[in-house]
Amino acid sequence: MQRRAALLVVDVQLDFCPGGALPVPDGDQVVPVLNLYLELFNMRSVPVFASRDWHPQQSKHFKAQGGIWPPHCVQGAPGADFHPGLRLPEGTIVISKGMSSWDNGYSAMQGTTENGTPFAMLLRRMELDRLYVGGLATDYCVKESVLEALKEGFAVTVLTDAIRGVEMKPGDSDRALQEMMAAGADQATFPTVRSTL
Ligand code: VGL
Repeated sequence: MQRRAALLVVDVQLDFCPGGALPVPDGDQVVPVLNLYLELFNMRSVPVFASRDWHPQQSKHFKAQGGIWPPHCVQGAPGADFHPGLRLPEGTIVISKGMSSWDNGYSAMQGTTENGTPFAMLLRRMELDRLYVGGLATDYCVKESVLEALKEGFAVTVLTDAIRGVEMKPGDSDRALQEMMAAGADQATFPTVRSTL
């Protein structure tokens, strides 16, 4: 069965890039590759979603409140902006997540649109059932978004040339990718996607 695809760009925000509050090593290197995907998908009229971490100032996700992370991607702060080099096409739907003070907000599937529509519900309403996923970070938000999308019954292709990990422990990104594959995800890089989309 032909599946109807969407592109999900996960958390390509300044705080996750070098110089940000929680920099993912080489996080900004996903930007030029994602721009290729964005151009391709937009040309083929594939809907584009961009998730963002969008935390309140006080969050259990942050060290000061018992979490493991320095404060990052606080709603409205400059570090929460998408990387300015990311060329999100007109019509990109922004999915905000991690907006409550008790929620880690790793999974974009737990996120909502500006109107408060849950992401998974919107995908179903738009009759989209395959997600191509790239962005940051492989071992946290990309992984959790992919695993939850699979659980929700979506087909998922991980864009391995457009993801980078935090690597709190060396090898975390590789392990995350293994976990996603074991759960049923596919993986692909730009040349394959371009010739098969
Ligand atoms: C993320 C660590 C903490 C991510 C978010 O976007 O992958 N990582 N919060």
